[in-house]
Amino acid sequence: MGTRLGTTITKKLMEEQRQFPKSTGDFSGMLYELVIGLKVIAYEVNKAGLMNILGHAGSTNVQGEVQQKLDIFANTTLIHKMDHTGYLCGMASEEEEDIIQIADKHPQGGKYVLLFDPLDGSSNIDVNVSIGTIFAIYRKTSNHPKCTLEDFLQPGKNLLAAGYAVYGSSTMFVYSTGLGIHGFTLDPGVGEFILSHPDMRTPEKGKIYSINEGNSINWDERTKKMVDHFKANDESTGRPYSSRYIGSLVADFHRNLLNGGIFMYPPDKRSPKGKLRLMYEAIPLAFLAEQAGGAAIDDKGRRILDIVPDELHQRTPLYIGSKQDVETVKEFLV
Ligand code: AHM
Ligand code: MG
Repeated sequence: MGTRLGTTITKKLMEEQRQFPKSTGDFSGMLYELVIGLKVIAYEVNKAGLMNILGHAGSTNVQGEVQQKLDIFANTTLIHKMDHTGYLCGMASEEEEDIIQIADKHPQGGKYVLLFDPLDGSSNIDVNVSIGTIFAIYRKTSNHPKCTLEDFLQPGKNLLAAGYAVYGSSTMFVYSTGLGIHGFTLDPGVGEFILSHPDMRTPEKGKIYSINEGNSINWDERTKKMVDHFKANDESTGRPYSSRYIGSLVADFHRNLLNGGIFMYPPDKRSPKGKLRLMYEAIPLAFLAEQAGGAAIDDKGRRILDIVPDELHQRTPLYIGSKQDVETVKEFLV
């Protein structure tokens, strides 16, 4: 007799779908298509050193950043995987300047829009350090088949779902449709993601702070004081915290989600608006953090999910992680 495989994503999505009796199954179908795309990227990332796909592609993206070959591979994979499903009316990617219309292929238009950072942590691609993919899904708000920029520029509190894959010592898929947050680990033998972290909760308070201290020369006084706070000695509040910084947001976030702690990317003299992108980095991870009992704010103390985006590639300062640690940061900011 074979052993049970465990809960697959399909099974979990079907369980969640039952909570919405009027649901058509489109949403689950779309998410499952996306997961196949993520498996393709995971496969390619895992064998990257064997093929001639490491290194620069010789081009830059819309934000002037050097594109790696795997960045482009991941971007193209997701676009090709998702543009014929009929579920989406458009997509937006960190690697594409404008929104990607797919209504031409499906004149009736899909109900949803998908945003993604196809391969987050670009600087770690060539050195076998964890990287990931982040995504966010909204319902299209306009009522003609072609989607408009306004369909994308929605605050995070309107999200239908968000998640990420992290390509690390194992590949994990973590997502939420607003019914808690669940983590799956890819079983490479059968090629399926199996539920390994149901109903994830992040600790109320952590022991880790994550920030690029190499930028400290460019920080403002608030940031310097805040980081000094986490490094100060005070046994009663569990300080000093440990410093952990991978340089791949998705991997830093994932570690802090499990262990508790705070990730900070503040504004600085070089990047006065912060470095991270609101729509496909900060918002989806803020949604996941809140679903796990954590929090996420910008440098004005605003809840990330309340910010109404002005532009697709907007940047934001980000402070995200355990609730109490975010509260501590807020005291230094406002
Ligand atoms: P990317 O999406 O091009 O990889 O850029 C975002 C990355 C994040 O993953 C990470 O948190 C940050 O940039 C690291 O920046 P820095 O090298 O300035 O610390
Ligand atoms: Mg990124």
